[in-house]
Amino acid sequence: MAIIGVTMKKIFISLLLAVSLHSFAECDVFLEEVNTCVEYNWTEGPYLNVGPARDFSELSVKFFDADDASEAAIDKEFIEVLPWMIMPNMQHGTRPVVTTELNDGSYLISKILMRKMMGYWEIRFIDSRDKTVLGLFKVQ
Ligand SMILES: [Cu+2]
Repeated sequence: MAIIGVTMKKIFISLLLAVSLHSFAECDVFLEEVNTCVEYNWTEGPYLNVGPARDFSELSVKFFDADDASEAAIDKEFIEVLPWMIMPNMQHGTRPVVTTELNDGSYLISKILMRKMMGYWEIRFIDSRDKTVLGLFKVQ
């Protein structure tokens, strides 16, 4: 009887956990510090340039409040989108990107120039006020 009780309790807890996890909006990247979800799509690329190639990648980014089930785009002017390269012995950025706010409240990040090298690129979301990294994703 006690064993069944414990098992039932475990099932109940895992069910509860599953339900509560799904009640949150689905974030591609969750910026916990500012309770903001990021939804992103590559509209060009991502291109990892080799040799003399200079193909710019382009990313559309939408920010929305993590508690907002309707996922309405919010203004996040203080968040900077920064391509960042992690190499075995160093890290570095690239040329500045161009950020354009679109009519639907999302942002188009263009002129992203990434070169293929020993390591991998991340797209970082930086709080431009204090330069902290709020979140990131790895470019696949
Ligand atoms: Cu490099």
